[in-house]
Parts: sequence; structure tokens; C-alpha cells
Amino acid sequence: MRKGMALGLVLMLLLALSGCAGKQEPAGENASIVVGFSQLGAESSWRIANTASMEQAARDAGYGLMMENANQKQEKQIDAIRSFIAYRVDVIVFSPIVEADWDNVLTEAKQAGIPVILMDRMIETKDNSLYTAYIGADFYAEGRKAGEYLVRKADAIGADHLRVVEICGTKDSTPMRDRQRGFMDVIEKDGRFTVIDSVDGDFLRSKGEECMRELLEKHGADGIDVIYSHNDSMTLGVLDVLEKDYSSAAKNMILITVDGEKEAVEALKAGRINCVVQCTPHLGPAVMKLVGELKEGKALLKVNHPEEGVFSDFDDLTDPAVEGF
Ligand code: GYE
Repeated sequence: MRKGMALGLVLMLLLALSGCAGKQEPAGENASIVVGFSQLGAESSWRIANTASMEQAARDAGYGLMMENANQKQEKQIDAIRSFIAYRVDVIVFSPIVEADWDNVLTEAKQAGIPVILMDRMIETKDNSLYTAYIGADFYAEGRKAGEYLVRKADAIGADHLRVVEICGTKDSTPMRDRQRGFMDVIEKDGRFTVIDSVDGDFLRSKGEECMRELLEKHGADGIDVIYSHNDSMTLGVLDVLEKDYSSAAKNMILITVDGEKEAVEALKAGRINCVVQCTPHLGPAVMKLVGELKEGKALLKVNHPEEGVFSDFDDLTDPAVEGF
């Protein structure tokens, strides 16, 4: 305990001296372990819940947590990781905004002997020894679930042709790439579906709104049958536009979204969304468990996926298990 407090004080001093804008969680029982956490931003409710989960879990485990938020900028994440290396944290956890170009900074972490856990998103690298473990959703499976729902829906309504628009998350990020790939792998060979447009909404509600306006201008409300959106924030932006100016056309559109935040699940229950593919932001406890195992010298599973499901208008939506985060 005393050692932990002393370490906490040293870290706070270092932070103050460096003018570092990061957040320092108070030192607890296990504060001899300090985790440096680079969060990628605050772009969605998912992200905000994920940050809260990490903070709470570190507190519960009694670990010191140094957190930096990168405001959706890869350079800021690289700077944060470098500062964690300079402080000699015990473990670095980070959620990479995009997949490419991490090898240099992760090689520096490796040379400093600091293990790295990837949380939420994956990286593209030829050298898998640059990270110790990955914990996050199976985004490809999520994309497939979205596609499978659409196939089932088309069967149920006896549709012979559906025009699909896709609103994508942050370009070149793992969830964007894999939610797209999984979805396409399911629907591509089915002649009933044509993806008429695919646009970048950067996982933001404001961008979802903007994208929807542009799609409506381009295709008309009668020219779109299905909207597949890579996250709830963008979907809620889409609903803002549709329900304001196109409410009767919107009733015939099929809306499929990913995440499962409260507002989206409520919209599903109200019949405003058709399908919500779940993606849990509550990764904190599992991350801290990995940190603990690492410090005990245990070997970690390289890839760890949480269990996730789907809610849709095929389900009994009065079931209390149908709940958002
Ligand atoms: O779906 C989205 C967030 O990486 C799983 O990022 C995460 C995604 C999530 O902005 O809402």
C-alpha cells in the first residue's frame, strides 16, 4: 500500500512536470502496477462507455491508470504510447484508431520490455510479437450477423430486390473493415441485394446525419430500401433526418445497426430500427484480468473475443434481456 502510494505520487509529479494532459487515477492496493492507456477518442456513446469501463475496472483492481485521449488522431496515440514508455509503465493498453503504421512505436515498447495489450481494435503488422494479446469484438462476425438478419428479413417479407446503402465507420479501422467484409460475404452472392452506395460516417452522429442527407439527395427516399450503419451513433443521426423530413418513406426502410446502446435499443423496441447487432464496450474487467495474469507471468491467449448477440424485430422485445448499455 505504502509503496503504491509512493509510486502514485511519483507518477503525479512526473505528469505535472511534463505538463501531460492525461488523467491519473488514484493509486490503490495494487498500484505497484501502472497501466498506460491510450484511448482513441470520444466519438460515440460506445467509446464513452468503454472509457468508463476501463477506469472503473482499474479502480476495482487497484491498479494505477494513466489515460490519454487522442481525439481521433493517430499521432496523438503514438505520442501517448511514447510517454508511457518514458514513464516505464508496467503495461500499455491501447485502442488503435486505424490498423496501419504502429510498428515503429510498438518496437520501441518491445525494446523497453513493456508488454502491449490491444483493446477493441486490431493492428496490421507482420510482427505479431509486437503485442501480447488482443481483446475486443469479432467484427467480422458482427458484419455477418447484420447480413444474416437482412437475408432473413428479405425471406420474411418476400422481397425480390432490395437497394442497400452502407454508412461506414472510421476508414481503415478494424470495425469498419470487418463489419463491411462480414456483411458483404453474406449478401453478395444473393441476387436480391444491391449495395447502391457506401459512404464514410466516421462513427459520428453528426456525420450520420450528413451522410443520410446526401444519400437522400442522390437516391431519393424511394430509392433506398435498407440502411446498414456500422454504429448506433450514426444510425441515430440517420433517424434524426429521416423522422424529421421523410417519416412516411422511413417506415418502409429496413435499418440495421451495430453496438446496442440504450437509445438504439429503445428505438428498436419502438419499431424505428429493425436490427441491433451487439458490440459490448464493457471490456475493462477483462483487460485488467489480462494485466493481472501478465504480471503473474502467465501466458495469455493471443485473441480474446467477448460473447455478443443480436436483437431484432424477430425477437420478443418485451424480454428484459433486451437491454442497451
Ligand atoms: O462500434 C463505435 C465506436 O471500435 C467497436 O468504435 C468500436 C467502435 C464502435 O466509435 O461506436
